[in-house]
Amino acid sequence: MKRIFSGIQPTGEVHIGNYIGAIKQWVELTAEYDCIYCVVDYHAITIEYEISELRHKTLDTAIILMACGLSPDNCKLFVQSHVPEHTELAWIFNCVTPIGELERMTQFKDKSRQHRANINMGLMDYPVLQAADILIYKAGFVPVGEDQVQHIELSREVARKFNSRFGDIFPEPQAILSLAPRILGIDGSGKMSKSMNNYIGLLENGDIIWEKLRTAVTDVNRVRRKDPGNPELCNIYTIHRAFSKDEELIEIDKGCRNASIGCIDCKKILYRNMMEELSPIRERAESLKKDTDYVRDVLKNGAASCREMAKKTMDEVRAGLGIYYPV
Ligand code: AQP
Repeated sequence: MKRIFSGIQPTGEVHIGNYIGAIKQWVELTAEYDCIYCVVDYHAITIEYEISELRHKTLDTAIILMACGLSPDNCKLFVQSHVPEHTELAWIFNCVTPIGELERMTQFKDKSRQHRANINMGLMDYPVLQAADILIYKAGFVPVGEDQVQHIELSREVARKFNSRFGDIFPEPQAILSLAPRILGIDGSGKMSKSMNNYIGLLENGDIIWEKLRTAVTDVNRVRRKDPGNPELCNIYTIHRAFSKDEELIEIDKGCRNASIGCIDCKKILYRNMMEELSPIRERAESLKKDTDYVRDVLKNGAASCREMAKKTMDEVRAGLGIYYPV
C-alpha cells in the first residue's frame, strides 16, 4: 500500500481552510493509502506562542482530527515531538539543504514579515523539519493545501541531494491537492489562517459561523444584487465546492452568473450544507473532550508504532552517512 504523511500545527483554532484544504481528504485517503498523520508541535514553536497553551492546543488539534474521522483503525496519529527521530533527521538534512533554497520559501518570507521581532533559525528551517517528517516514513504522497506545495518540492530536492551523496534511501514525495486547495480568509484578502483573525473555526457555533459567512467577501465586482457575479472569483463559491453537492453547485453557478440568486441566498445554502457536515464533527469532538484518556492512548500508541518505523530509517541513514556506531 502506498504511504501518505501529513501534519497540522497546533497553533490555534482549526479552521475550515485546514478542513477543506487538508483534513477532509486526509480522512478520504485512508481508504486507499497507508496513512500517517501528525500534530506538528515542534513546527508550532517557530513563532511566538503561549507556553501554557501549547499542550492543550496539541490535544485539542488531535481531538479535532479524530472528530473529523481519523482513528487508530484507519491511520497512525501522533504528536511530532514524541518521535525524536524527526528532529535528528532534520539535522542531517540541514547538511544537504542550501540556505538559498530556504531563504526563497514564500512561507518564510510571509512569516518573517508577520514576526519581525523573532525571525529565528527554526522559522527558516521549517521546511527541512517538514522534509524529515515526511521522509523518515518514506512517504510518497503528502496531502496538503496549496500553500505547502513549495515545501513539498523542497522535500523532493532534499531527498534527491541526500540520495545522490549517501545512497538511495528516500523516495521523492508528491503533493496531493484537494478540490479547494486555497481558501481565502473571510475578508477575501489573504489565505485563511489560524494566526490571522480571518477564519471560520471548525467548531465555532452556528450563530458565529453565520455572522462570519454573512459578512464574508464574495466576488468584489458584484456590487449590486442585480449585477451578475463570477463564481470563479468568489471565495464563498470555492467553499461551496467542499460542502455542496454537484447539482446544487451547477444551480448556484448559473444563478450567480445570471444574477437570479444573490450573495446572501448563496451564503444561506452554504450555511445549511456546512452545518449539516460540521454538526456531527462538533458532537464527536465534544464527546472526545470528555474522554481525553482515550485520545492520549491513541497518540501514545501512534507514536510508539511510528517510532519503530523511524528508528529503522535512521539506522539506514546513519549507515549511509558513515556514522561511527559502537557494535
Ligand atoms: N487557507 C487554506 N486553504 C487551504 N488549505 C489550507 N491549509 C492551511 N490553510 C489553508 C492546509 O492545512 C494544513 C495544515 O496547516 P498547518 O496548520 O500546518 O499550517 P498553515 O498552513 O500555516 O495553516 P494556518 O492555518 O495558516 O496556520 P498558521 O496561521 O499557524 O500559520 C496544511 O496542509 C495547509 O496547507
